[in-house]
Amino acid sequence: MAVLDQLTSQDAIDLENKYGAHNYHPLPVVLSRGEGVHVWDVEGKKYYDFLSAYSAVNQGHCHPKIVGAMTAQAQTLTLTSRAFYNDMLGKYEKFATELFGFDKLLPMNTGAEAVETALKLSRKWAYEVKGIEENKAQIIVCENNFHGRTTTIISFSNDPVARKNFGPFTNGFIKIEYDNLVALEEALKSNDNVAGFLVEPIQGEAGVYVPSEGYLAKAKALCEKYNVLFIADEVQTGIARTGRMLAVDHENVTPDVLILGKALSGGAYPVSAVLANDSIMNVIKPGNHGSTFGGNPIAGAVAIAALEVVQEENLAENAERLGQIFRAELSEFAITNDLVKKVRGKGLLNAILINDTEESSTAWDICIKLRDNGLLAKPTHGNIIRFAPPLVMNEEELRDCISIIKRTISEF
Ligand code: IF1
Repeated sequence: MAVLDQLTSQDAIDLENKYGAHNYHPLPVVLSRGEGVHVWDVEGKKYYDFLSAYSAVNQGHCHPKIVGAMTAQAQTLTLTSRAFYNDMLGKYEKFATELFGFDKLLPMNTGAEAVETALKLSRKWAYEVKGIEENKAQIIVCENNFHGRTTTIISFSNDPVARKNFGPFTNGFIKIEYDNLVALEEALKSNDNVAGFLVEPIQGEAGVYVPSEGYLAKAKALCEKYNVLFIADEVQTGIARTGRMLAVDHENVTPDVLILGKALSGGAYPVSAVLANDSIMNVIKPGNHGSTFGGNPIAGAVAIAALEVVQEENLAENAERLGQIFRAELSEFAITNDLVKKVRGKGLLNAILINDTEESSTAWDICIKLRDNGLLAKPTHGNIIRFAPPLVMNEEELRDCISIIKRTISEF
């Protein structure tokens, strides 16, 4: 078959099963087009996208401004490497550092690369500024974290599926319970060599776990007290997803190190970044760190356009308003439906807990039915379904999706 022949869904699934590594178990739907809050499968069926590629497509699929910026740059200059300067990177760095309020930005491509960059930066700061003995730096992380899939990052994961048979692992991490300030202070008090505290403002993969009000602000204060870097992983919660530009903004917390990814490009291109002030970022000298594509002209053009869309279309305010409606409607529904145990989230990063065991297939079966009813979502763990539509959704579309969700769950 000529590769570009029109495929049926089953053809596409068969090709992936035969020729692709089996590192995912996708919902059985084959998408071929996206526009705004909608995606279409190869047979032309239309769906609401309620996953947004794990919060990378906050600005909606194929946003014309973002695609336009990407297309224009792609026809001009795609990649020079950092062996030379290019006319886009400085503009992007200026735009993003001013927008988020930091002195400098280190450009990378994927979220995991940005997390790795933040870990290396924090360690180097610990040795060269804080004065910790070399190779003794510790970084505090939280149980049930998700920060990516590199060997070092899974070294501090407690997800057996992400860790098993990938050892030996990287040392230098202290795990504490999420949303537990006593545990954090205990770890800070009993370890002299702590460089940083890496935390997700909301734990996405853990099932959209929103910490107690004030947790982030008090954790930052503890980091200041013990001269430890507060490292916020906003790869999933950032870029207006939770109803503010950053999730830490809900508590007016300024991280020492900010990690961005996913919707930094609106899902059009891999763009990630680490932002920090000079007292931290200036420990990085030429040759210490980098990547072939990090800071490439397309990434810069796309990121500027993606961030402008967030501002021009007031996506944070929209996410806040629609999120309130979503949680209110689903919480009311949960009262009368014993399959929905709990609804939680912030802005348009929400999840429902299904009243079944983590091993059950109920959440998966509900997602299959949601697909049949024209809405795409996926369980995070056995019994939790994440709901995260693009932030460009309007109230009418949201209410349509809410009725699809209610109707589908009521069918169980
Ligand atoms: C998968 C979910 C998982 C992230 C945070 C860093 C990264 C991610 C807070 C790494 C990536 C993605 C990865 C993807 C599924 C999705 C995900 F939480 F978003 F749902 F896995 F937990 N920090 N999250 O959420 O960014 O290297 O992927 O660009 O690996 O299956 P990346």
